[in-house]
Amino acid sequence: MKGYYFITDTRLSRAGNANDVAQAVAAGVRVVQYREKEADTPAMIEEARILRRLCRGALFLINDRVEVALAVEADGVHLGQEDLHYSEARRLLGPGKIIGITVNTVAQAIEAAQLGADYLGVSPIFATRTKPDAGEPAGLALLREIRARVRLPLVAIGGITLDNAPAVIQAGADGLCAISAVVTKPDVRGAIAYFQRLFKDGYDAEG
Ligand code: TZP
Ligand code: MG
Repeated sequence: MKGYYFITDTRLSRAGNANDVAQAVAAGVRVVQYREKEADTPAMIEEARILRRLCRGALFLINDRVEVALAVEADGVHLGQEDLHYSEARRLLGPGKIIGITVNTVAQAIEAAQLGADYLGVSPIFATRTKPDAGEPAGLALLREIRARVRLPLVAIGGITLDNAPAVIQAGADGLCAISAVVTKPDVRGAIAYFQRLFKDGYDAEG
């Protein structure tokens, strides 16, 4: 979960999810999350199959919809606090799949870690118009606090831009996701590359 973490957004995308995922994979992202709030299950499965095939070398996760993840043999799911409970999702997916959980408080982070989540999405860090129901901005202080209490990889999301991303990494994020700052741009791959450069030292250290 280190580095830039890509999430699709059908409404904000200029050239469509398939184009965006292809660009993200070309940029070298390690994680792609298919997040679709409006399509029905068959339509989601159809698109997920296409996106899954594009994810060579990148993990492919599905937001919310465990049945879609099962149908396309995705690498895992990302669940919010209102989605299927971790233990149900784990039972359905089995031990080998990745389950990420969104947290907005230290208590939620500790609980998700105890349940067995593979990584946490700390959200929203800053105010965002992309997800109007994301809740109160957690801020960098909460990110630091969660970092101090939980050893799991932390992916920061919500209102992240190239300007504030260095502070987010400094506060302890292993990975970060910026949706509007990437998929609204004419050059998605180039926009991602700017975020990836912020992690360059880490990439070098890992080889
Ligand atoms: N979950 C929490 S905030 C958010 C999601 C999916 C939206 C992030 O979008 P942006 O445009 O990077 O603020
Ligand atoms: Mg959700």
